[in-house]
Amino acid sequence: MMFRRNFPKVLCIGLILAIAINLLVFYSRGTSQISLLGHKELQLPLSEREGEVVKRLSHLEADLQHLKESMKLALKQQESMNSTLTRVKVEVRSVQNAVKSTESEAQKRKPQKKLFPHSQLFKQWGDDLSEAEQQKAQDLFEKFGYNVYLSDRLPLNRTIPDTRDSRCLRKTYSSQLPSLSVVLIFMNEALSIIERAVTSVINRTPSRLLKEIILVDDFSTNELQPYVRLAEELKTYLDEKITLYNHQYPGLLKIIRHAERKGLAQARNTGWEAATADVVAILDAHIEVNIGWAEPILARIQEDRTVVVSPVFDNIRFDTFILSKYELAVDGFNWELWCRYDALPQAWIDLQDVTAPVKSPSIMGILAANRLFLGEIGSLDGGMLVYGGENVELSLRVWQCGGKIEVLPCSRIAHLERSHKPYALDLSPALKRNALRVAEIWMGEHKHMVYLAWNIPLQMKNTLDRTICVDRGPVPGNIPIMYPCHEFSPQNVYYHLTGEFYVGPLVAEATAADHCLTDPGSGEKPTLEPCSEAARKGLHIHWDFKQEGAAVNRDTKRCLEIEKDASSAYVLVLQTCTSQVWELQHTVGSWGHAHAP
Ligand SMILES: *[C@@H]1O[C@H](CO)[C@@H](O)[C@H](O)[C@H]1NC(C)=O
Ligand SMILES: [Mn+2]
Repeated sequence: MMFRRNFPKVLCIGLILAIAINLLVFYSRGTSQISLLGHKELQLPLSEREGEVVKRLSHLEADLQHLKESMKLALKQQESMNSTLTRVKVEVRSVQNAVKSTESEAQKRKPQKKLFPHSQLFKQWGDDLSEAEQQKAQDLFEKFGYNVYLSDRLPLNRTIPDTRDSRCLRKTYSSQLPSLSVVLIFMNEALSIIERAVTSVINRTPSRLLKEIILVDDFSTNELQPYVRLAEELKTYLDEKITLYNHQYPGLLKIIRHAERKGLAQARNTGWEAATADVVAILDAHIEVNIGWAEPILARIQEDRTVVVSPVFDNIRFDTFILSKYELAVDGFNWELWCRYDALPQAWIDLQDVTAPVKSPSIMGILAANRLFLGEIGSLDGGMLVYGGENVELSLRVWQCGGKIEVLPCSRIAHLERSHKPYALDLSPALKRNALRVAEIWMGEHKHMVYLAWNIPLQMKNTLDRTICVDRGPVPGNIPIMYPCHEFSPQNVYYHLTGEFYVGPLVAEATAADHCLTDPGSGEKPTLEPCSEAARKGLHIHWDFKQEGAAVNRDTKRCLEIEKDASSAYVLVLQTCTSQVWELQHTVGSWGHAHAP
């Protein structure tokens, strides 16, 4: 999945209500337990001496027991400190060695000419590759969108940094956890990537809990010439590998191959259908699970079978394969129904327990759930095409069907994000279609927000030249321009019935501002200002406008018009009205109360 790391707000009101109610129940349960305990202590009988002595003795015993536990814990911590220290020492030594060997290699190798100085692949990597090696690495990179050349040379069982908070290490889990099926889906993935995912799952999941690993190949092919050999490799070579793995771990690996391309959602369903364990974790094949990832998931789902879990992602860099830690966040989405990271809820922060589950509006894509519960709510929507939106669809269904979604801070998975997606040049038609499907099915009156966010279609045009549209202009910057119409979000223009024109993507959130078309009062250029700030400062953001009419600023009475500049291109100006008229391509009636000005 791709990420947008900005901070948002309004979702479906239903969702917020659901989350609020759940948190309320969660919180009030916690409080009532605490007060119950308090009562118990108060009710202890204060009877005759004997009784008191016995009581004190038993208190003393309890204290001693407590002390013993604390000492054990301290010892354990000491142990883990020691082992960390040893590990650090080993790492330092290996870094020293690496430095030494790099130095000597550098002495041996002449500096190499860079064949691809502009390739993303060689920005931070590959200085010492020969020209032939560079060529090979670049070819693989273009084909896959990540550094296959390097992946093929890294150990499958490489160590990655443990990114958990240290408090996660102190958690203990029941010895009677549910069993786990891991589903890894892929399409035209490099073999070493799949093998590394499998290896990480085998090495970092307790074997008594791991029932099976199911690989789903969504018809790796392919029609494109460079992939023909890959498809062949992914069949014969992977089959051999699976046989080898199963020799070592009988019956552990299964593979299912689609005979035609069915898309991400359907591939996940295929894996889910084949799974047989209590819990199913549906992951991408370009991941490495981190240490201790499975236990928190299994324990939480054992506690509550309706919880759908989103593990925490860290990022594997597509070029160097170095892990970078992502801070904890919840998985949200914007009105395009595209996933994004959201701020942590205050209620969770107030718990002051960094290991506690975080209620989350959505999942990013990968998930773990009780296998039967996922079936009861209808698994994933197989009608979602290619990629995108299926995660939000599932999330809306989970919350609206009595389940909940939680991010578990102690369960971490490293995810390799491609620098470019090889399978489709332009994903937006599928994204748009999927988003509208979700909106129509699940979002009631809020569906209009999704249509608006996808700009179906909402340009504002001047009738003097219908091929150019108002555009928010270069960012950063606050000068709107006229630009050939292209139907993407910088050209979204919304006229609000209270008189504001919003220009640019509609984010509908508290922290990132929508931009309002403003008459600065002097000069002839209009500007874009953050709406709430502009309203507070009393800038001239209100306009009178009717379809096929002039756009007149209510305060200054100047009109928004266009005129040709020196290079005879149209530019936006504010001037005394000359009866130019504008039209918005699409109008909707009142779309409910969700709109946040
Ligand atoms: C990886 O596997 C090799 C070969 O089996 C082994 O020697 C090495 O210790 C392993 N490394 C890690 C980090 O487990
Ligand atoms: Mn992915």
